[in-house]
Order: sequence, then structure tokens, then C-alpha cells
Amino acid sequence: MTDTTLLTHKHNPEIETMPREQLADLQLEKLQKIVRHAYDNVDHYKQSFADAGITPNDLKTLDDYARFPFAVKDDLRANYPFGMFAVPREQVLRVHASSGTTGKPTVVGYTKDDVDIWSGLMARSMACAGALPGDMVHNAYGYGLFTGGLGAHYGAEALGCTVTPVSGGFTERQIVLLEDFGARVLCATPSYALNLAEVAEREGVDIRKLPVKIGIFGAEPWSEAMRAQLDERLGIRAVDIYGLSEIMGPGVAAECVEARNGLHGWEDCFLFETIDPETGDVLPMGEVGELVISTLTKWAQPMIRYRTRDITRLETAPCECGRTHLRIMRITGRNDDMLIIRGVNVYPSQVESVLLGEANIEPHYQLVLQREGNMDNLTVEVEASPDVGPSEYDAIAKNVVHVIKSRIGVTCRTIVLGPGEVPRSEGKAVRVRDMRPKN
Ligand code: DLL
Repeated sequence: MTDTTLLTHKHNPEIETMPREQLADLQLEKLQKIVRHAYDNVDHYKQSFADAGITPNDLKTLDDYARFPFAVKDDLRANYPFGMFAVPREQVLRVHASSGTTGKPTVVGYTKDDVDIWSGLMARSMACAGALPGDMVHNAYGYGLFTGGLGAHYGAEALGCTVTPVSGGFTERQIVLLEDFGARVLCATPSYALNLAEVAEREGVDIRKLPVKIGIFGAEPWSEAMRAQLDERLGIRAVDIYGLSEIMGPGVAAECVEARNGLHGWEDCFLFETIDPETGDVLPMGEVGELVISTLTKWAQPMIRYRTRDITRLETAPCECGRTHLRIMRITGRNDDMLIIRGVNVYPSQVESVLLGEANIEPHYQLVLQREGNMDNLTVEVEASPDVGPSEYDAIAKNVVHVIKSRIGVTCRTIVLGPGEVPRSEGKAVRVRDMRPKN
């Protein structure tokens, strides 16, 4: 059944449907400019290009680009706080930062033009995901140093929406605002959206009957099984959005609500590659590897071949929505989130897909890693549904151990917790508790 209210509005129709050859020409032209800007203004790039024996003059075709060095998160840390800026600090209108688990945060800066381009791309992404000018947008991404809150806020305004800047937390109040303001679009992390659904159920509010129709969810890995849960429990179309602060923030790529099959990466503003994470070699289109992104328009802090650590594959086949920009297929996880349990590679999102298909448990979980002797052991903590009693927990645990072994190939222990006992998320969910000694 096609719901015509879900056909998307194209925010920049000419750009979004530009023939791919024309897009490639545009990319080369912009890339040459930004590479030159980075080289001339950032010591880090001057040095890393010199180490690679290359200068901006060597960039004559897009194929030449594979010879340019990568940038990584540690380069931002090493140049903390403003050493990667390519313009005087006075021209930087805004900074954001991401904390990470260790060490100094990584700082990112934006000129006025950068903020305008970001807002435009975020408006385009939200429209692609099904938002329309005039919509009421409930923005539950966190406001502050995190790019989610302000990124979605400026994007929604640029699209011509009315924004409620609720940020994360105070979940009961969020339900009241959703009811009273009648938002059609909900922006949140998928784990927080699930938390909202659960609290609404507890408060006796049927979110499915509210005007909210579109969920624009990202900032953390999530699975198709989670999408099915969110569609069902919120009565919406849950759509994936991707981005990272080092590159811009949310709005680097977004799914179209028509196909919901991979995120259109905006190639007029970014260049996407996938590489073999071990060798750094560029992979042929369509092969799974680490996503590498270059900014084509970011003046305050250009990123040249930034290694995102995110694992995915790129797809250039035409999409039913008519947009020509490539698709970043669902991000399964990050290199550094990958758990290696007795030689088996496991991403938390794989465990999520398995767990969400099982009866008698809720879609909340955490993976706990412990070292015993020389062995790493994985314990999966799941939460029982309210309608099953503790006498059934043992059978549930045995079943979870069995499905994880048979579907992922890894042996784990399982602990079944009672209703509400797995911590709920207000932003990015914590999926892994690593209790192994730090060397
Ligand atoms: O999470 C920006 C963002 C805000 C994206 C709101 C979407 C919505 P960071 O905090 O720098 O920025 O984290 C970036 O989060 O490298 C991925 O590992 C992960 N991530 C972001 N979106 C997705 C997604 C924001 N849709 C890091 N699927 C990225 C999977 C995602 N992982």
C-alpha cells in the first residue's frame, strides 16, 4: 500500500537528481579547491602530504585521489583544540566536540558558510526522510557539544518546519509535548525512541494514535529488527540518518522514506570511499569495508580522506525515489566496536537483530565482556517481558544462548533481568560494558 503522504519533497531537486557523471565533475572541481585550501592552511596536511610525496597539483583526476594520505581521529586529538582549523579562529562561528571514551575530546569548527551548508544538507536529509515544510518537528537529539541537537534544529528550520527543541531526557514530559503539540516528525536516537514508546505505554498514551508519522533516527548503529519494532510501537515510518561530527554532524547521508534501503550520501558535498581497513586499499564499489569521507565544502576544518571506522558498503544502483546520489548501506558497526570473542567477530548490532526476533524478551540489552584467565567471555544481559514470570527465565536464557550460537557462531552466557532492569538510553545507548582489565 502506498501512502501518498509519505512521498518525499526534494529540497534541492536539481542537485539530488543530478546525473552521476555531472556529479563526478562537480566533485573533482570542489575537491581540487578544498585540498589546496587544506594544504595551504593546515600544518598537519602540509606535513602529511609531504610525507606521502604529494602536493595538491597531483590531483588531476578523481583516481589520483587514492594516493593522498588518510586523516584519523588521533590527528584531531594531536592538534587539540584548534590546530586543524584552516581559517583564523575569529572566522569560526561555532564549535562542537565529541567526547569519546578516552583522552581529550575532538573539536570541530564551522564558519558561517559551513553552518549554512550543514543546515541546507540537514534540511535535504530530513525532507528525504519524509519531513515536509510546515511540519511540527519534535527534536529529542541532545543539544550541546553533540552535533545532533543543533544540527537537526537548524535543518528543520531551514526546511520551514516548526521545531520543539526538547533535547534528551524528561521522558514523561516529552510524551505530553508529543500529544499536545502534535508533532508529525520525531528526531531521536533509535534507542531513545524506543524508550519514549515504552514510557508512553506505561503512561497509558497510545503513541500510535498521535499525529507522529516519521521518525528520523541515527547517531548509533541499529538493525532492521529494531526498525520493525519502532514502526510498530510508534505507528511511524522509522528512517535512518547518518553523520559524524568530524565530517559535519547529522545529515551526511539519509535514507529516503520511499525505499528505506540505504542512506543517500550527499555527493555534491562529500566524497565517499570504502577501504580495506588492514591495507588501506580502496575497495571496488559495493564491497564491504571502512567508510572514508572527504569534505568538499567545509572551510573551517576540511577533512581529507577521514577514516570513519564505520563498516558498510556503497551502492550506486538507481533508487526508486529518483535521487542519484549513492547509498551508504546500513552501518553494521565500527571497527573499534567489533568484539572478537574466541576468534569470532561480533558486532553488537548483530546480537540486536537476533534478540529482537525472540519471544518473551524486550528490545533492551547490554553485552558484558570479561576476561577469565586468557579468555574473553561474553555475557548477554537481556530483559524479560513483563508478562513472563521468573520461573521462565531459565528457559529464556537457554534459548538466547542457543540462538546466538546458531546464528552468530559465538558462545555466550545469558542473564535474564526483570522488567526495567536494563538501563534505558537518553541519547546514544550503551550496548557494551567492557570489564576486561586495561592492560
Ligand atoms: O552521531 C551525528 C549524528 C547525530 C548522526 C544525529 C545522526 C543523527 P558523533 O557523535 O560524532 O556524531 O558520532 C558519529 O556515530 O561515526 C557512527 O559510528 C555512529 N553513527 C551515526 N549515525 C549512525 C547511523 C553523530 N545512522 C558516529 N547508523 C559515527 C550507525 C551511526 N551508526
